[in-house]
Amino acid sequence: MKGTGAQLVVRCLEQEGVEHIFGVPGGHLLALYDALYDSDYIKAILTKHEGGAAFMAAGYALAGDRLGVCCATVGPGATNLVSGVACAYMASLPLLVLTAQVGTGSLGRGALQEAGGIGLRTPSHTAIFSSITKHTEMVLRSDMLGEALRRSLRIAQTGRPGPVHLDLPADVMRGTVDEPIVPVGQYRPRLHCLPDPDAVKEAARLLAHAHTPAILAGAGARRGQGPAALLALAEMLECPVATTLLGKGALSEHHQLALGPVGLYGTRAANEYLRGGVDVLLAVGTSLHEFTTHVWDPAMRPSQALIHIDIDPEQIGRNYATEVGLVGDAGVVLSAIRDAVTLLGGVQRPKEQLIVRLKEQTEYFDEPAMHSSTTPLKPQRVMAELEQALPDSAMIFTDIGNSLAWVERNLRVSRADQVMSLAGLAAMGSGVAAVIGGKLARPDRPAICVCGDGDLQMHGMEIATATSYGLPVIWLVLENGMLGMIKDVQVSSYRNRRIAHTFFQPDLVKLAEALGGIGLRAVAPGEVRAAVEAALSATGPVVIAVPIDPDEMPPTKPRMLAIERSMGLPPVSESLSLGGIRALWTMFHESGGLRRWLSRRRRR
Ligand SMILES: Cc1ncc(C[n+]2csc(CCOP(=O)(O)OP(=O)(O)O)c2C)c(N)n1
Ligand SMILES: [Mg+2]
Repeated sequence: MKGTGAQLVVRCLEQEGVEHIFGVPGGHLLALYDALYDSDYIKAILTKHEGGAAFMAAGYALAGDRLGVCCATVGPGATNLVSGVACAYMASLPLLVLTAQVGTGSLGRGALQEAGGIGLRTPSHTAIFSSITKHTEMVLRSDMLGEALRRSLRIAQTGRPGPVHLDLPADVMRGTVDEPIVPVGQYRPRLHCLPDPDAVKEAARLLAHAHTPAILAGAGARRGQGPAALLALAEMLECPVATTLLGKGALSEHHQLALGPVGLYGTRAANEYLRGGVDVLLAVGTSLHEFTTHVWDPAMRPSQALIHIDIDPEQIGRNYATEVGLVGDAGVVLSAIRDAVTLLGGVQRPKEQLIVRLKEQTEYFDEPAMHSSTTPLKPQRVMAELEQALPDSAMIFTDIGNSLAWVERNLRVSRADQVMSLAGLAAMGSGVAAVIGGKLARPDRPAICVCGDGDLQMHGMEIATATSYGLPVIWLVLENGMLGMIKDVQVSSYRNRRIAHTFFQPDLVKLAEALGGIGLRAVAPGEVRAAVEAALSATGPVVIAVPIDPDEMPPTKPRMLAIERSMGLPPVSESLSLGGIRALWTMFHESGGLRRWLSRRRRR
């Protein structure tokens, strides 16, 4: 094609099936927008803030299992993108990040907003993005654009996916090019790699002979054929399955073998089983994160063998010594292990009754607070009503704060693609914006974000973005007038010395209306369900404000103690107060309680 560099970029992206670009224009970026003007295929979504644009692109990639694209102008536009791009990096989401740069002739001279890193006191886009992308480059000539774009798109979408960044000087975008549009192609090696056959056999042997095996499924297990292969292997092995937060739903939480999420905010069933004497643990597509492992509790190490599957070889053995490492796509590797177990003649391990009993004893997704009818509502009750109101097809975006804990622990899901969480970076407001990208990627599915009132105030102006594009997105806001999670830490670890945690609470119903949406408030039992059901049939954005009991605390205490332990500090929070004793009891219970203590004694 013959045209400008920016037109080449747009044609290439059309060729790759890109339908939306999230961003905010600026003087140096206008060549790109001008090229988008002529595109019948790509829609430019104008966001309120570039942070929102990057989170939306991440939400789009997460919900649509496809490339997300965001763009920003040179300098402040680019720096505003950082949290969203870092979020996508930690969540292994393929993103193309396009930033404008001053013209190459101005580089190093101190032009307005210059961010090429040449000369004194200019930031460098490529340096900024180098630690939060798989690849970053400044394209110095128009005739290098096509190749740079193809290179970037390949890198973003192959192996362990992630964001890539292209810095586009204004003259490079406006310069003339004359070159054919070469498609990147559908080459996706991560779907095809076969794992090491000897390691597969060893994994199968260990699992088939284990007495108390467990599978721990992370985000990597949710992709592609992962959930189907996980279900088939778990059923063949009769093996209980816990998930990480990001893997929530990889096995339906209604399945008999499902334990729900393990870790800080996980279910007691999962925490007891996984820390109560597992002999062989199969970890799938998880980094064995601090939250998942209670700050790398040694009790999470199985007594006999850890088998770790990951697309990224560097993850294997990172946090726990690993007996068998398997590099590859979760679906492919799990199917290979299942075939190998079949060759061994399967297993006889009727464990289901044990799991059923454990779940009954630990109030699996059925805690008393979920049935409470006191007001202000218990957040657990809000989750119970939300579960009743939402169809399985709904996408539930989480945000950061206590709201995340309630979703993880009290909202039971049945599909691997129901909970959409960017909790890796744990940036407040990420879900508030990402849900809009999610809705654009999957307009056929209801989209809801469950967030705190602090989260909403970080990126809530993006509600108006949903209004601009007529998007029926729902925000369920847990209102406590404070940064609840911060207050909880101050209570438990800083002797209740509360500071900088409360704020003026705007009227969220009026705020929603001012931003062009519908505002609802649910205060009494039954009203959350009714409000969510009503919101599901709205044609535009809806904010549902739910005042919650501000004193209801998720089980953060065990994490506080674990962090204090990991810092080598005497636990500030442990005095012989009633609160301290209660915390110790909770910790004992959450960490496997009596069962774990007995199994340790047995092992000795
Ligand atoms: C961008 C960002 N800033 C600060 C934090 C630290 N932080 C984690 S949770 C939280 C409070 C969240 O408050 P809110 O959204 O009201 O949720 P609540 O805990 O009250 O349910 C804060 C400040 C963060 N994770 N991200
Ligand atoms: Mg709050």
